[in-house]
Amino acid sequence: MKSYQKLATDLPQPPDAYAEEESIARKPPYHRQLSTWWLCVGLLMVAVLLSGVTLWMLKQVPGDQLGQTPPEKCSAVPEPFRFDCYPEWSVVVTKELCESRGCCFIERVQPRGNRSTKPWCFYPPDFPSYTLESLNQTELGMVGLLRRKVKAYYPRDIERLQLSVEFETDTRLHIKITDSTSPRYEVPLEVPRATKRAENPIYSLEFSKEPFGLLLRRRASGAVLLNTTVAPLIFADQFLQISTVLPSIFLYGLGEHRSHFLHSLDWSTLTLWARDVPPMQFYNLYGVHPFYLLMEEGGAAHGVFLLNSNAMEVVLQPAPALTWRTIGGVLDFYIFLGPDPNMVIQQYHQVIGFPAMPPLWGLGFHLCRWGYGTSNETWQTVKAMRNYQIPQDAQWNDIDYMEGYRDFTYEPEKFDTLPQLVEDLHKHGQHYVMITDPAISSSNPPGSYWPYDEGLRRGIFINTTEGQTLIGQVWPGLTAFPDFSNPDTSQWWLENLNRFHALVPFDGLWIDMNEPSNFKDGSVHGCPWGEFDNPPYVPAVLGGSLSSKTTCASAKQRVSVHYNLHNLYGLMEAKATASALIQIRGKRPFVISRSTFPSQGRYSGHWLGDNRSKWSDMYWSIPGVLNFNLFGIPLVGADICGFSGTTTEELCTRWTQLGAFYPFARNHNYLNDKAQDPAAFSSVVRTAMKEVLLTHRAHLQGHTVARPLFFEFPQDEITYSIDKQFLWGRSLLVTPVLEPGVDSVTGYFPRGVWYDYYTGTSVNSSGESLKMAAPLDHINLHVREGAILPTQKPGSTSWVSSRNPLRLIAALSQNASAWGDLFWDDGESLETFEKGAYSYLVFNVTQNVFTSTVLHANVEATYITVDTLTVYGVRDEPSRVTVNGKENPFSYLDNQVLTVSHLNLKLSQGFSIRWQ
Ligand code: MIG
Repeated sequence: MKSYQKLATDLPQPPDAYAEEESIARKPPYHRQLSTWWLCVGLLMVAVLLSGVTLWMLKQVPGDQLGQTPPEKCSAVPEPFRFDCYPEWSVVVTKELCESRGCCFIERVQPRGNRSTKPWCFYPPDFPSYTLESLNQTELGMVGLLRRKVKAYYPRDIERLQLSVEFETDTRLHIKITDSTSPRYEVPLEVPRATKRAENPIYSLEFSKEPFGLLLRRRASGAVLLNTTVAPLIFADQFLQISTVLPSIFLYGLGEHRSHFLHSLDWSTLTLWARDVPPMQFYNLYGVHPFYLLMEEGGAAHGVFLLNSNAMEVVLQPAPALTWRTIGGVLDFYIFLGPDPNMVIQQYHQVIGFPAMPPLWGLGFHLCRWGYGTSNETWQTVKAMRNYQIPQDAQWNDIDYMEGYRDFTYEPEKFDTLPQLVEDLHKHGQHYVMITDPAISSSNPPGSYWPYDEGLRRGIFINTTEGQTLIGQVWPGLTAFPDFSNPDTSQWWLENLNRFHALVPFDGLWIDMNEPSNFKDGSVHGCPWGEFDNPPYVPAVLGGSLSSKTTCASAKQRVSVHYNLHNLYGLMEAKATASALIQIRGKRPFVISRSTFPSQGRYSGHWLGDNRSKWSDMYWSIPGVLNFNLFGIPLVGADICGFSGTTTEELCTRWTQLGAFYPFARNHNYLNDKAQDPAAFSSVVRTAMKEVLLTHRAHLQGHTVARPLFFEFPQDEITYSIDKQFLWGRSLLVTPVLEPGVDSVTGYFPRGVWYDYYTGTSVNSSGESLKMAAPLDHINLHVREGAILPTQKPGSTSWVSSRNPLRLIAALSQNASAWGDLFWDDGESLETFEKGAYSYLVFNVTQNVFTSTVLHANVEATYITVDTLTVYGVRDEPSRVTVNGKENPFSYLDNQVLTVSHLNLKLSQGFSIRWQ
């Protein structure tokens, strides 16, 4: 029975998985073709049928029940509006198969090599669906009853559904559709509940009774944001589908995927199922984020979140339209009306939870690699970095440090000096982070490995359907998988980490392989045949089966079956890990996770996985970073200089310049590749890297979140497709070089004045692309007019910098004003905001006066001084500058830059600086 798990599209196992070329991507999984695989399934089905066993697969509804659609009616459906009635990607759909579902069949010639999914078999306009039988007012909105007219073609379709609508806030709507008679699995995520109905919603909702449909409008513009009447609602136990037309083509989000930031609506299917695979276009990757943001005409925006953790697909087509297709759970939608993109994201994060404040050191430069042979080799790297005075906040170790790749151990010979190394890092104000994989070695002599013995004793591992510990294979060999949905697992995890921390006092944790990854599909014994491992419909997941490179979907966890919980594995592990770190260290936790799900930002950051040392991979990191900022996980970055493959000096320099502006900046490298840490290069390159890391370090935190340009310029449609530049916070425009052999770069400047960050020279853009010099040692950075940036004399670690005097840069707007603020705390204590252990300052320029106002002060800020004020865009040379009323020397340059230095002002006290 194992044959069904293998499909030609699967990828080779490690180490081949790190092959250089993307050509290993083979055919997309949804390519319609008759594979030998399908033949096998066919034979199997025949066998099962013959043996008289009930079959869930593809039960067909007799065509006459649905009625055949006349050909004219079918061909009248415009192509972009054809919604796929036969999404089974491994079947060549025939007229007979299609018509047995009551759908329209129009065969088409597919251009060769086309990855599109233009359907041959699609719903006719009058395809039967649900009828809205009643609708009643409730305290928060309304509740309705839907009744199915005819049986659908998937098993266990649900006859009566409950629709509940809650007008939660004026900008947030909650719509849920579920079985009206028996409870179904729902994502165990705590979400805020409204207590009273929104009074002045900026949206309105209309219903279509027959067939049932929803129509959502934005009141202000009348724009139709959702219209689900375009295709039938389907709600079977393991096949749920709803489609909507979209008001524009400007669609973002829907992760985790490798794609341009702006999605293509030219027939693409995005599959969501957590998967260990080096990122490639079109495939499901490590994390799952069923959320999209859409820019409407005129600069308004809305967002839609489907709170569902089952394997799913999102189909995009040029109508423009979108289909959600999931194989379990309920249809639970949150809709955010903005009206601007920043507000949409804020409203989304209100529901899933705001990202945690990372420790200050977490925002510094991190160095890692797979293949440090010993702790001394790791130490040497740190020393080389110090020797060249290249900033470094944290040193990491990969699985090399473990004994036999077992968690919570370290190699006693090669890594014998690990505790001393960590102590030395701490002495230098640096931090240590190591990898921990979830899978626990299960093949040790009893009594020799506490984590497994004790885990078994406490019953915290994932079980097979028969109730035995499910055994897979990961780095340490045979392994069991902790079930983080069980609260006892968190306690056991904490105890393990605590014991190890007593030996090696680590500061942060890197949680890898938590899709969870398994080198055996399902388990060492495969998976049993059944509804979870062989559901009636399998989304176009890589490998063709839900158990591909992970545990069986049928495996048992405390809260539910793995089929439902798979996509939550990384989230639940991150939650347990962050909580353990808080209990062990009593400080803000630093956790970086590979697999993620909505609300993960509360517990961890993310890196974009196993990229390659290629120029294109450097580009792909920008849409990746921007997407995770939408997803509420702003602490994100890609492996700087590339993970697998050999980097070059040029690529690594450019990548370090870009990577310095990843909120999470880590250089990480593959096992067998040449060293690529900054200290490993020639002195010219080393200096360039050091410079940019110092520039990065110079910035004060709190504004380090990467943003797409259109968030700040929603009226400017040109910005909607930009993903080669981004903003750091609101006001710093980053324009990296993303190709080899050039010494210039072209970037787009939205309308307004922009100042060169380094020199203060301005350009007044009418909304145009400009070509700029970009020699190898330079990354273009521009400050937006009207901003005030607090910067700091950089040191080699965040802590050292954070004691240095500030330099404030004010970039005047065309009416000579500017604004900025600063949140300041000790950079590591928990809940500094809640406890008031912070300072908050507001900076302002109007009428030639710079003012600093202290809105909240605590002791931390009293040590800090302001040394210099630089004002960009001072049109007339001043004759006099006064600081708090007293005359002060200054300098003025032709490019309209005023500098007032040697200020020695206390940050904790307000001040004003006037020029005239
Ligand atoms: O099977 O720990 O994505 O960053 O170096 C590979 C070894 C396991 C995958 C991670 C990568 C890490 C590697 N890990």
